[in-house]
Order: sequence, then C-alpha cells, then structure tokens
Amino acid sequence: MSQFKFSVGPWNVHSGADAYGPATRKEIDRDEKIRKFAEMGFSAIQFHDDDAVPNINDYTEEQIKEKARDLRKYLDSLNLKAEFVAPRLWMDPHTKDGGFMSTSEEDYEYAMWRAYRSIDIANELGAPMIVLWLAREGTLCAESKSPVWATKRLVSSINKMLEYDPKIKVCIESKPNEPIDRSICGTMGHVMAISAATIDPARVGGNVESAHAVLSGLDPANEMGFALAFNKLFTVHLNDQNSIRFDQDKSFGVENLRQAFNQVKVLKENGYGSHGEYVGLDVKAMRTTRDEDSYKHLQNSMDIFRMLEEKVDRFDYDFQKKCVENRDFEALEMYVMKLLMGEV
Ligand code: GLO
Ligand code: MG
Repeated sequence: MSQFKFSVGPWNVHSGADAYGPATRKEIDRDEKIRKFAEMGFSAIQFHDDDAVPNINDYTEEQIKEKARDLRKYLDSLNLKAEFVAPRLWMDPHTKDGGFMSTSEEDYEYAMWRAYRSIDIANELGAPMIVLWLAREGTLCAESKSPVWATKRLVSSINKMLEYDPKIKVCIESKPNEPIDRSICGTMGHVMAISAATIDPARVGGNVESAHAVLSGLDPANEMGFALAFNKLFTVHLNDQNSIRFDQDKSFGVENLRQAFNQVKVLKENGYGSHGEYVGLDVKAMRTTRDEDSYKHLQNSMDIFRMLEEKVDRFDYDFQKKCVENRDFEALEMYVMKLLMGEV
C-alpha cells in the first residue's frame, strides 16, 4: 500500500496559451477542475490566494474570509483537503518589480497585504501553510537593488508573517530565474539559510520543484534530500525539465526516468508523507493537447510516480550493499538500468 497522497493546483489544467500565442483549449471552471481532481484520486488541492478568492483586491478582509469559507464547504463535500495557499505576487501591476523586494514602499505594503490575506484564507480552508514562489523577487536590472538589502527584506517579511499568525508555516519554493532575471533564493540551500535567519526556523521550510532544481543545474532528488535532512521538506512540486532553458513543467519522469526514480526513492526512504505531506504535481499539458485530454498529463504523472514507486519497492538493498562493499558501482548502475527497463 502506497504511503503517498497526491495534491494539485487548478493552474495545472490550463488553456495552452503561452508567451508566443493564444489559448488552444477552452478555459475550465475552477470548481469543475476540483471535482475532476477528486474523481482522479487527488487528496488535496493547492491554491493561489486568487484561485481561492477571485478578484481578491475588490473585497474586505471579512469578505475574503467569507468566500474562503464557501470554498471550504465545497472541498468538504468532495472529501478534499486544502494543502496550501500561495499569494500570487506576479500578476498585479503592484508586483511588477516584485513584492517583498519591491523598490516601492506602496507596492511592498500591497505584497504584505496579499501575504496576510493568504494566511487568513489558509486558516479558513484548514491549510497549515502558505507557499512563497518568489516569482519576481530578485532583479531585472542587476544594479537596481542590493542583493544584501533584498535578502534581509525577505527575512523580515517572513518574520512579519510568522508574527501575524502563531501557527502558520511558510514554505519557500525556490527557483533560480524566470520570470525574474536573477533570483535571490534559487535553491534549497538558500531556503535553509533564510529559514535559519527567521524568528521561528521550525516553521519555515521548502518546496522542491523538480524543474526548478534542474534549472539550477542541480539534481532534484538531492535537493529533496538536503531539505529532508533538516526536516524542512514541507511539500514537493514534481514535474520534469529538459536541461537549463525556460521552465517546462513536463509530466513527471518523461525527461529523465532515473532522476525521477531517485526522487521517489528519496521520498520513500525518508518517510515523506508521514507528517501529512503531499506529493504535489506542478505539470503543464502540451500546447497541442486537445480539450478532452486536458487532464491526461496529470494522470500520466501520477501513473509514472506509482510505477516508479513499485520499482523502489523492488529495489534490492542487499545487492546494493554488496556492490558498495565491493566498490562495484558499475554493477549497481547496471542493476538500476535493468530495474528501470523491466529486465529484473
Ligand atoms: C512556477 C511555479 C508555480 C508555483 C505556483 C504555486 O514556476 O512552479 O507554478 O508553483 O504558483 O506557488
Ligand atoms: Mg511550482
């Protein structure tokens, strides 16, 4: 029996529009997506603040909480949990130079308002944490802000969130670039350092996204392992990525199967999920995908994960031990290849 439960956000099903062309599929209503996610076997949903409360700017704090309560009822009716809420600090005109590291005081206040509202929504939905994907935090023009100032600003902003709510956890989703040119918090190493510098490190952890690790030139399984070693892997965004280029969010495992196998392996070996963590997906359908296949990339990602989990279950640890004792890593590597190719 699998130890894992899956989660997903509504943005994983989208119309196919990209920076170079318009939509190729019709928009699907949020609640219809959520119903379908439940049907597919997902246990929890991830939300941006404005996925949970569309047009969030138009409402008072009280109205925002009310709308979140309505969503909670819908989730309850489908037996779904909310995993996290993430302030979407990259769409609004106020966030064009980032949020927490914005050079405008007014825009900074706006970013903090969104962070506090995300915490309110998380509380209403029963989600234990907010996720900060620091999309525009960094520089477009390297000389426009000091990296020292920007780093300290991130720490003090997170401290304010921790003070605002005594229980909420803050989970940073690191990424080295895109849409920003140079980010301030690119890897799990950065996340751990930021965490240690806050007023409550136990409540600040990370979200490893496979593609973001690859974009940093790092191995996703080792990024996960690094965070696990500090008990700070709060969630994961599994997907895949063809080398260092634009962020692709391919289906899990389709680009590098061995790398995907090792992600499942490190999660499994370290009891990931036993404290309520979910296996989150962050995958995009291809632009060519037809309307009727809008969820196929999610199904494929789950299926690949489960097939790899079965491979991990069959992994011969005695043989591995022997290979290590004999320093016969050639044999160990060949064994892994055969396992993945269905030859053992
Ligand atoms: C983009 C990110 C994005 C976040 C999501 C949740 O590169 O992966 O999809 O995960 O907005 O914060
Ligand atoms: Mg992500």
